[in-house]
Parts: sequence; C-alpha cells; structure tokens
Amino acid sequence: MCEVWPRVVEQVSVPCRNAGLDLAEPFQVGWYNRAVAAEYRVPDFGDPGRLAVLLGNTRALWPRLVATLRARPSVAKDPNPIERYVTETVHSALERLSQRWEVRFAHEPPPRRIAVQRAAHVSGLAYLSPAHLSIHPEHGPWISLRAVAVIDVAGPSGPPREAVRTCADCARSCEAALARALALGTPEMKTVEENWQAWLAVRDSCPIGRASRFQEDHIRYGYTKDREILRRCTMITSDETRESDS
Ligand code: B12
Ligand code: SF4
Repeated sequence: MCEVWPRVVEQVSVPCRNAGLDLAEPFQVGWYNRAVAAEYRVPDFGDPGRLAVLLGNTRALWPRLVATLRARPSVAKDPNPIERYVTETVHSALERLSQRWEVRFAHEPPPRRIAVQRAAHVSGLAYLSPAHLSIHPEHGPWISLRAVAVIDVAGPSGPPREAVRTCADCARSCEAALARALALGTPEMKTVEENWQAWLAVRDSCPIGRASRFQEDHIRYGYTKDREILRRCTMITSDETRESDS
C-alpha cells in the first residue's frame, strides 16, 4: 500500500522552505517520545507510529525574515520577531492539512518545552555533539531547530534513523572552546548574551559546515538580541512603524 506520509511532509515543508525554514526531517513520534523524559514528550494521537516532522533553518532564514520585517512593521516591532515569524509560518503550513495536527516550538518554555536537539538526533537530521550543539553533516552547527509538528497519519516505519556520526573522528576542538565560554559565567541566556563572542567561538571551532556560517547580522542578532541590528537591516523609521500592516 502506498504511504501517505511523504506527501504530507511535502505539503508542510514546501511553504516552510519558501519562508526560509528550509530543514524538514520526518520521523516516527515514538522514536522521540521513547528517548526523552515524560515532561518533554509530544502528543501522539494515541499511536506512537504517527508522523512527526522536525522543522528548522539554515542561513536561508535571514534574508526571508528581513524581507518580511520590512513588509510587515508590526512583526518587526514584536518583542520576539523571529519567534513570531516562525510560529506564523509553521501554523500557516499546518492549517492547510486535512489531518489533525499538534505543534510544539523550540522557544516554548515548560510545560510545553521539547528537547528539540534529541528530536534532531533520533530523526537523523543532526548529531548531538559534546559541545551540546546539533551537528548537521553539511551545515555543521549552523542550523537552528524550530519546531516539532505531529500529524495524525502513519509515519515512517522501522527503528530510529542514525544521525551521521559527525563527531566520531574529530579532534574535538569544540570542547576547549566550550570550557572557555563556561569559565566566563554560569550558562544562562544573560551570560551567553554578555559573552556572546566566546559562545560564538564554540560554534566557530567546529570544522564542519563552515560554508554555511550564518550572515554576520544574523549571528549578532541571534546571540545579542540587539534590536538596533533589526532596525538597521530593515531600515524602518519611526514614521513607517506608525503605518499599520495588514
Ligand atoms: C535552555 C537553552 C539554552 C541554555 C542551556 C542551559 C541548560 N541548562 O539547559 C543556555 C542559555 C546555556 C543556552 C545557550 C545557547 N544555546 Co540554547 N537552547 C536552550 C533551549 C531553549 C532548551 C534546552 C533544553 O532545556 N532542552 C531540554 C533538555 C532535556 O535537553 P537535553 O538533551 O537534556 O539538554 C540539551 C540542552 O539543554 C543543552 N544543555 C543542557 N545542559 C547544558 C549546559 C551547557 C553549558 C550548554 C551550553 C548546553 C546545555 O544541551 C543538551 C544536549 O546536549 C533549546 C531549544 C530546545 N527546546 O531544546 C536551545 C538550543 C539548544 N540552543 C541553541 C543555541 C544556538 C544556543 C547558543 C549558541 C546561543 C544562541 N541562542 O544562539 C548558546 C550556546 C550553546 C552552545 N552549546 O554553544 C540551539 C542549538 C542549535 C544547534 N545547532 O544545536 C537550540 C536548539 C535553539 C534553536 N532554536 O535552535 N541554551
Ligand atoms: S568540533 Fe568535532 S566533536 Fe566538536 S561538534 Fe564539531 S565535529 Fe563534533
């Protein structure tokens, strides 16, 4: 019998890709739910064999995001513009499906938090490294993981996929870089923002995926959340932001 899930994945991934969320990895929801503690599990519609799709992005996101922020000043003014953009993009892709669906975003706090790097590992998208970064075989650590969608249709069968063991034969330069970053303070978002260059050095220490390094503005905004970067990239003046977008 012909499987339905590849077509469903296509229906979700094409609009996401067009919006810069260019990574979509299908998996069986039970692969993930069995690998994580109860508080990180996602709904499975009563069947661990249902389809799940991990959505993320490479450097493809930034130009699409900037174009959207320019066209829709209210998104640019949102306190968390990337989260809003990702949420709207994924919801609009899922709303086109005829099946039931549920979604959890990587930015959602507990009790809806997901262990999205574990999803990347069991789906085969990216290997979970000693630096606590998910390493994609082509893009290295230069990926962001955004959401897990669960769709009420039978998913891929068989055992979990093995992520390519990117770290197997590596000199592990990331470990020294991680130790240097940790020496600057407890790893909380505030200390990451204050010492962002040291945390950036962790990613930069990985030899995989250097050609996929994010654009400089994307990097700076991602680590510092400095709104000035968005203002400069989108060149939105205060007059423009007063005009409402639809
Ligand atoms: C909380 C959090 C953090 C905390 C982690 C501390 C902690 N005790 O958990 C802090 C603030 C330190 C942090 C820092 C950063 N993070 Co962060 N973070 C998260 C978040 C929102 C939740 C993690 C979580 O609780 N997972 C659930 C638990 C159960 O999973 P786990 O497998 O047990 O633990 C994993 C993580 O928690 C993390 N972790 C756990 N303990 C520690 C301790 C240290 C020192 C660090 C660095 C990480 C870390 O690594 C584990 C896997 O190895 C995820 C998104 C998500 N929903 O997963 C992003 C996420 C993991 N972060 C991400 C990134 C990019 C960063 C930063 C580079 C800064 C940034 N935002 O750009 C830095 C540095 C990371 C690095 N390794 O170099 C990306 C990773 C992408 C990738 N390619 O792997 C994610 C997936 C967000 C995203 N949208 O893509 N992060
Ligand atoms: S430096 Fe090596 S061990 Fe570290 S994340 Fe990259 S490939 Fe893995």
